[in-house]
Amino acid sequence: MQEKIEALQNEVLAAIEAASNPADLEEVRVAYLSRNGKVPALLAGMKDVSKEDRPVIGKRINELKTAVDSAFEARKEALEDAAGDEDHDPTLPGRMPRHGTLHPVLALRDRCIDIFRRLGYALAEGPDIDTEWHNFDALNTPADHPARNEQDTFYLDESQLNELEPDIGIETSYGRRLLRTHTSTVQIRTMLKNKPPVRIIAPGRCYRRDEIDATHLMSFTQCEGLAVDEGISLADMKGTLEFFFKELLGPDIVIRFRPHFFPFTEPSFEFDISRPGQTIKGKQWLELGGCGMVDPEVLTAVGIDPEKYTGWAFGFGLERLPLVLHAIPDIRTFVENDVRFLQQLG
Ligand code: FA5
Repeated sequence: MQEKIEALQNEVLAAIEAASNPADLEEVRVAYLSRNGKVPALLAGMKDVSKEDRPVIGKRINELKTAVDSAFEARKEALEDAAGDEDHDPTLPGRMPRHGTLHPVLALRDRCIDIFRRLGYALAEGPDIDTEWHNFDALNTPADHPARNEQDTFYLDESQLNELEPDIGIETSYGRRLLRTHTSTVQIRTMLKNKPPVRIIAPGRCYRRDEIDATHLMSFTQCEGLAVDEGISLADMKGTLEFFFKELLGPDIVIRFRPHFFPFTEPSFEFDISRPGQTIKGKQWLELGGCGMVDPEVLTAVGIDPEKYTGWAFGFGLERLPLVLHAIPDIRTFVENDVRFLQQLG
C-alpha cells in the first residue's frame, strides 16, 4: 500500500506540473481528485488494510492529499497569472504615475541652503519650542519689549515645560517656554556650542500671535544667517547678501539696506530687493527681512569676547519672497494645501 501511495503521489504531481493550460489542469483534477478519481479510489482501498497498519497508512494518505492539493492550487494560480499576462495589451496608453512635488517654501529653503553651502556655511537648527532666554534675553531684548507681550508671543503652560530643559552650560534663568518668534534663537544656540569662526544658515518655523491676513501667518518660515569671526565688517554682510540674492533670483536683482532697530544687532537694517523695470504690487522694492552687526551684548551673553570677534546676522521670511515674485495675492495659499496651487510652484 505504501508503494502504491508513493507511486500515485508522484504520478499526480507530475501530471499537475505538466498541465500547461487551465483545461489540461481541469483534466488532471477530474482524473485524480474528483469523486471517481484515483485519489478517492485509494481511500476506498483503506478497507483492505489491516487494523494495525491503518493509522500509518491513513496518515500517509492525508500527506498525499495535502501535497496534491497545494500543488494543484499553486499550478492553478500560476496558469491564471500567465493567462492574465496574455490579456495585457501593450498598445493601450499607459497610466502616468502621479509625482508629488516639494512644497514651494521647502523648495525655496533648499535653494537657499545650496547657495550658502557653496559659500562655506553650515546648516544649523534649533527647537521650535524654546525659552524666553534664548528668544529674548540672550538677544538683548529688554523685559518690557512689546514683542515679549502675551499678545504677540505664544507662551506654553508650565505643565508643558518641565521635560524640555536644555543643557547649555551657562547659569541663567531661562524664563518661560514659548514658541520661538524668530529663528534668531539659533544664533544663540550656535554660538553657545561653537566658538568662532562661525558661519551658519538656519531656516525654520516661527510663530507669532499675528492677525492672519494676506501677508501674515501665525506660523511662517524664516531663514537666519550668522557669521562671527575676527575682523568681520558690514562690507562682508552686504557683499554676501548681494551675492546670495543674485544667485537666488538673477544677476539683475538689486538689494538696499535701510537703517532700522533690532535689540540684538547694532547697527541694524531692514533690507529690500528690487528688479529694475519690474514693480511688485505697484511697489519698486520688496521688504524682505532684517540684518545687522551682532550686538556686543549678545556676544557677551554667549561667552564670546566682543573685543576680539565681530559678527553679522540676517533673517528673512521665506513665504514673503515667492508671494511677491510670483504675484500671489494671498500668503494663506501656502498653507491651504490646494495641489493645483502647490504643483505650479513645486
Ligand atoms: C526678525 O524676526 C529678526 N529676527 C530678523 C533679524 C535677524 C534681524 C538677524 C537682525 C539680525 P522681523 O520681525 O522683521 O525680524 O521679521 C523678519 C521677516 O519675517 C519679515 O520681514 C517677514 O518677511 C517675515 N515675517 C514676520 N512676521 C511674519 C508673519 N506673521 N507672516 C509671514 N512672514 C512674517
